[in-house]
Amino acid sequence: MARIRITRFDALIIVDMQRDFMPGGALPVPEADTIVPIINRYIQIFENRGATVVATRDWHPVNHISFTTRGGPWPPHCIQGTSGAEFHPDLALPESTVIVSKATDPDKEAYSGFDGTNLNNILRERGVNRIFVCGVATNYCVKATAIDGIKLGYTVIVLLDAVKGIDIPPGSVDMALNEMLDAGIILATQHDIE
Ligand code: VGL
Ligand code: ZN
Repeated sequence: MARIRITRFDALIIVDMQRDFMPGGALPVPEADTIVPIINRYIQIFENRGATVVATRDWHPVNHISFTTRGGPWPPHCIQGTSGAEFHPDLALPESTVIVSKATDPDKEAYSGFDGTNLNNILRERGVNRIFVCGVATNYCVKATAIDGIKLGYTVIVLLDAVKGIDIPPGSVDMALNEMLDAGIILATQHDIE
């Protein structure tokens, strides 16, 4: 495959690299901390090329519908303003990073960075037509963001070396990757990017 050259019409979307999703956090994604240095390298490339860098964050109210306390599937996590909701301390987010808070409505589950946010408007305003998605979890918020991106008309590349998933039951991460491929998403790694 020809290498992909990053331009100012591209955006790097870093999904939910927050403490609660790291090993030891409230809803840990195995090995999620190991992709921090890889994401930092992508940030440098995108910054150097004048591309947009977006960091989404799961930003729940204490009584969010997805919590077990309300009959949902997840232990309470990423509660607004808590340390668990902070970005991983080693994530080298530039000053210019666009922070997108999602899943803030107590009564609505939202996995995609586009769902209930102004992310689409921000990208359109900048003329962005291609997005590169990394972060966690591959089979939840990464997948939902990538598939929404396709539906909204973006070219979507998922950065395989910079995502981690929750593989329960085993095979769910591979299944999610196949769903993304079927939706028209491109899978790439650092070798494909220039
Ligand atoms: C996520 C489960 C619950 C994610 C967020 O970021 O993938 N997963 N909330
Ligand atoms: Zn959540």
